[in-house]
Amino acid sequence: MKKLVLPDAIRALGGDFTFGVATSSFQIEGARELRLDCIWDTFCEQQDTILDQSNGDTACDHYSLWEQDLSMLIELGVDAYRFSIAWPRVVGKDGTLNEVGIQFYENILNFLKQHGKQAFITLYHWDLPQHLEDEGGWLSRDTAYAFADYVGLVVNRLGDQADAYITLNEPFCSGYLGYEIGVHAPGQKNQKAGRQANHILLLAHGLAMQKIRQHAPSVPAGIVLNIHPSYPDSASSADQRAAQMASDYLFHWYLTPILTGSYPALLENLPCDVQPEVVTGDMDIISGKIDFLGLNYYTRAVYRSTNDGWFEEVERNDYPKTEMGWEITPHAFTDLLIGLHQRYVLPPIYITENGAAMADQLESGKVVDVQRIDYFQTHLNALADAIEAGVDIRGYFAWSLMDNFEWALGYSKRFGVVYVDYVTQDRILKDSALAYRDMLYSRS
Ligand code: IFM
Repeated sequence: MKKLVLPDAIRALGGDFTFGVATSSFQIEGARELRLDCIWDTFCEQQDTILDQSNGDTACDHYSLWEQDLSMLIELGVDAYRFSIAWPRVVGKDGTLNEVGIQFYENILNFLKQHGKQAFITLYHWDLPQHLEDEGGWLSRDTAYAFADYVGLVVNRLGDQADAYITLNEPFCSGYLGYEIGVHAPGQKNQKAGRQANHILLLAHGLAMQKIRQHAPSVPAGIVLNIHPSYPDSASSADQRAAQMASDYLFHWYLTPILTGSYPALLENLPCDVQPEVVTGDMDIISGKIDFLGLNYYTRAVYRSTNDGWFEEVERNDYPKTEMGWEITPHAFTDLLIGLHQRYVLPPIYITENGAAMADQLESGKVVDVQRIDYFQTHLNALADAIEAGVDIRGYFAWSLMDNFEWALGYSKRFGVVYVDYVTQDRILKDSALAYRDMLYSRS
């Protein structure tokens, strides 16, 4: 079996570097009948939204199988588990805590604690309660305050049972993919809606941070952003400018306000009728201190200039690709981390997701996913290069613990280090899980 080798720069950090695996509620839990509906339930019911017409009703049935799943995680020897709490499972329409729902997550936390594992809790991984979408969703300021109320209830209850709180996972996906280009729930296609949703999401993040500080002041808290670093299609100044604009519009749009209290200058170039409605005081709330920044990295993206001076993505085939059609570009990972380090005063960074969908084959009870092991190895090496260059990186979470519902692509893409048979709900550790485990045990 192909092995994973822990790079020296990471080994040298010893216990100061956390290794984990990550999941999210809607993608694995199932048990829809025990929670309120969310926007992804509704989106899945619409025509032509999900590649295989599937949904999250059962998913990996993690709601029933959580103990078995966490036992697998313990076997892997990770230090931490990053998972999300489903807002529609823990809060009723009346805004009160649902005891059965919160108990599910308390059981997980107790299990992790008994086994000496850390819990990184994501408070929003895209499952907005549908009744809030009906009232305006992420276009309405009320949703930001409803989110803060939900976070207040949860953090008041769980307090320092968590080792880290994450307000939002990838607001780019909720705001841009969900409201601007409509490929994610709730499926709106409107530039103004996208920019507005981004702003409300950032406001929700800032308000939620205040609640976390109030109820769990000693627990580190932050946000998770996804980033696909932007490269120009050619050396022309137009393409270089296009790549820069794409980067500002799709990534720095989230990070710059959080770290500096203002949007990228590109905001001024947008027509007034698509700019978000920013109320006095919002940017102060958004830029409250975070203790860490979570980054999810998978691939790069290439852009060229359009005739109207905007940018468009170009499909390139310069490197091997994963099953998502994403180029495998570990060098871009290093460049990205060093570039951010040079541009901003950054808090400590966790890589909260990194991984690859591959064409896994289950044969004789084994999944020999050499390409996924290679992907992890090259990206851990790239991370080590960034650490050696002085970037303060504190941890790495493989996406994902197990195969799961890959949003608009349904169950057609497998990102797990554990294979899930969706008919029997059997779990099989892929070779990548065994390689990850062996690498983690090699630390002691
Ligand atoms: O599966 C998703 C996850 O929910 C968020 N980050 C990217 C992953 C792979 O697409």
